[in-house]
Amino acid sequence: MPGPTADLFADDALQQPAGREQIGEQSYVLKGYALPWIERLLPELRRVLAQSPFRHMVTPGGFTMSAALSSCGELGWTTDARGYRYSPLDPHSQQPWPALPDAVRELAVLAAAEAGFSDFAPDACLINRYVPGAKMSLHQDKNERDYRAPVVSVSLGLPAIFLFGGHERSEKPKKISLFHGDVVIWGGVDRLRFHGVMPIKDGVHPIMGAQRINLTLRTAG
Ligand SMILES: O=C(O)CCC(=O)C(=O)O
Repeated sequence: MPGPTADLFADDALQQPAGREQIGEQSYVLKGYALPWIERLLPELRRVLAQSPFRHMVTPGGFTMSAALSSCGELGWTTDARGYRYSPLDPHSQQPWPALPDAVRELAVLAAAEAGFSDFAPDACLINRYVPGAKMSLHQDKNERDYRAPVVSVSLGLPAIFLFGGHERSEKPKKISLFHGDVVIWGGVDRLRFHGVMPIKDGVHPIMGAQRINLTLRTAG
């Protein structure tokens, strides 16, 4: 990841006006919500990734995911031939995942509260890295032990089109533009909605370079 040398707000031109967009009964995009945390968050993220670097994981069906993954927190999401699951150990190092950085936890807890989920206690933060062309197919987040807690998702770097579907894969998803610093929260009646990310378009973000990094926080255990 390039260092945060550029003006942190140099990409303001790419940003929507700050505010909240409701995308479901209990789902919101908080536009630019993470921007005040970026200066604290990026060095913490760099430390996490030095300990547990990005890697391309393989689905149980044998497909290599185009997004590269890492994790921090007590539990990390992994996939391999044996299936999808959360694990307390990074399968590469067999060591615990790096601790969830304070800035990430603080941001996620406050964002969840803004969306009406006041006691969010994340124990897992999946870190997805998308280079141009990488995507995330429509899926439901179903590996968590209980679904009362929301999912909080922080977008950094290149813009993305987030697909927010219904409770059936066949339901046509809404297309939602996400920019650096946007936070999406979905929970309650929306917790199991299908979602995904369209292939990231070519580009270079002034702070993050030619990539999008997404942090997805959940209560998994
Ligand atoms: O990258 C994103 O915006 C969404 C990530 C996602 O769908 C997931 O981690 O389950």
